[in-house]
Amino acid sequence: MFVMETTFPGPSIYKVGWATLPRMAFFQEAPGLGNQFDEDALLGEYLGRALPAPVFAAVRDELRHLGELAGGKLYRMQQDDRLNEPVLTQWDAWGNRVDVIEVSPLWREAAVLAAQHGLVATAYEKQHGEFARVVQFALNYVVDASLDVYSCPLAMTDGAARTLLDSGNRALIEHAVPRLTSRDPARMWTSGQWMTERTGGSDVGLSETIARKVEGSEQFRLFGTKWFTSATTSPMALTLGRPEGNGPGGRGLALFYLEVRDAEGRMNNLAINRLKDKLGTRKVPTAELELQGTLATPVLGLGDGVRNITPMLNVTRTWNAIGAIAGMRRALALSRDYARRRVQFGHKLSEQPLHVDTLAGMAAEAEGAFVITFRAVELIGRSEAGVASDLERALLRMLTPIVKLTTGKQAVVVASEALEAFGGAGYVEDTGLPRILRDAQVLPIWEGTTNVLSLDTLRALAREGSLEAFEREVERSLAIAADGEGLGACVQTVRAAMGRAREWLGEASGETMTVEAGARRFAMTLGRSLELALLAAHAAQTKSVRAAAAARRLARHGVDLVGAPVDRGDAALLARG
Ligand code: MFK
Repeated sequence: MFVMETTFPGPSIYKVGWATLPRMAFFQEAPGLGNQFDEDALLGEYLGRALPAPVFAAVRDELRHLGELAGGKLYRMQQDDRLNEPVLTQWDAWGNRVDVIEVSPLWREAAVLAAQHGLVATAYEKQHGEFARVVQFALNYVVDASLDVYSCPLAMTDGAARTLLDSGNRALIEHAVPRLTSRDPARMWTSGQWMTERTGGSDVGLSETIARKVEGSEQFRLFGTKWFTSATTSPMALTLGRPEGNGPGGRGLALFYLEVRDAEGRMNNLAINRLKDKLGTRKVPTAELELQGTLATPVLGLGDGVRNITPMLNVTRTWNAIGAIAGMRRALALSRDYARRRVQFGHKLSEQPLHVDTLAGMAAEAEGAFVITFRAVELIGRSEAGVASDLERALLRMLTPIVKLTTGKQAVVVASEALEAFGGAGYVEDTGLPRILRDAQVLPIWEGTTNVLSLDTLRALAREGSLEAFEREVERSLAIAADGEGLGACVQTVRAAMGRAREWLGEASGETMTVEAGARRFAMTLGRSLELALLAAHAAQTKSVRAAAAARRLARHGVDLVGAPVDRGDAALLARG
């Protein structure tokens, strides 16, 4: 290497090969990640109290192994893989239509890892009984943020397995479920969930896909366009189509099972028109599909398709919440690490009160989101193991949309704040940081927007016992929290917010416009109240100083978003001119 002194003015400069470096030039150290299991104090505390000791002992090594991968090899791959995106090849060299999608190297690695670590299978194996879901989602939570949203096909796979099992369709269960829940990478299938059409992503009942019966067969041929199909590389999908002669709406749709290719690898009479050019989830091959007589098998009767696919929606909505808390945890881990390395105005950021206050706010949000998400996960596990009470099942129905909508919004706020905590570096692509915000932004959108889920919360609430189940859950947590030290303000804050929510419901009931317009504020109030109640209870049970500080912080900033009654003048805000 040749080194020579130059005669440039200013600071003395050395030339080293190609690089021209001012002496004493400053280069900021990049943020780093450690073992994503060992470094997660809340996760350790939670599993310590939620799992029986032998179950936790049985899975600890696997969690630690995944934590090591998530903070090490997979994170490095993710950074190196930043510019790789799925590629659709529609034609081969000889003009044959092939529609092959090539995914990124990290996605190929994720497919193997997901099978080997049972990221779906764990939920369906009998080993951990009612705790199977807590174990499964803990494994996913630890590794999720390093897999470039491979959680998307895994969520749909899990949802498809659940939906098929609930359907009681023996032939399809025997044919597909062992694949969906396999631990063998060569055997495991992922599944698509093809619902959205041009007519609507929310109002699925408008779907235009026609299902035409094949003479002399149980099968149907589907004709239509699916406008937003995530992870189109999956070998199978569950979808909706309207059997000819059926009426409109969700009741006239039927739920179908289909395989994307035949035994020779030819497409099942469907074409991939293009991949979507999305803000985030850039590694997820989301496509527009043309069904041109796709052979499909009814899963459960020839109507009520929307109702029959809801088990899938409820599973994927839970995965969404896991994605949200994993994303928040990653945003926080990087911001915290950076704050210990970055010096401004003579001090590390981690020693500056306003920066500490900002990061503490992010941490409190993440902790609240974590405890409410895993509470829903516990209930799914109990429900699937057949040990949930009627009250717990009613609670789960209402909790699922609330958890999805509350955590989805929190994830965006925390990711945005994390980018800001890096200053300009957070806005620069090759730090890998902007991706965190882009990937968070999908969480309040797919699997039901915040508003659709707020209305779903009202629908669940209308079912007898649902609100009562929710209130009992809050009170159960507050009773535990009341025994904790310094948590009195948390208990009072939750009681006040829940009282206000009840009051609002009483005032608004009977006025459809008022109820609907306030539905989001109402649902968020319930979500944030339960987060605080559960976090305070967790702090009391575990005597965690950190969790208590997070709970007190949530209490200080308030959880009541119900606000004032709707002002009929609001419509004027949308008027032209
Ligand atoms: C990090 C990884 C995350 C996962 C990634 C997955 C990527 C996949 C991307 C996608 O596929 S995004 C597409 C997801 N689409 C949606 O989530 C649809 C959003 N819209 C709704 O959820 C609407 O509320 C709904 C379509 C369900 C409304 O349709 P309808 O036709 O007006 O149905 P209706 O009448 O409200 O409900 C029909 C029945 O289903 C009713 O029961 P009954 O027939 O007994 O009366 C409802 O009670 C029931 N139902 C509806 N939602 C339910 C439910 N039951 C249980 N749980 C629910 N959530």
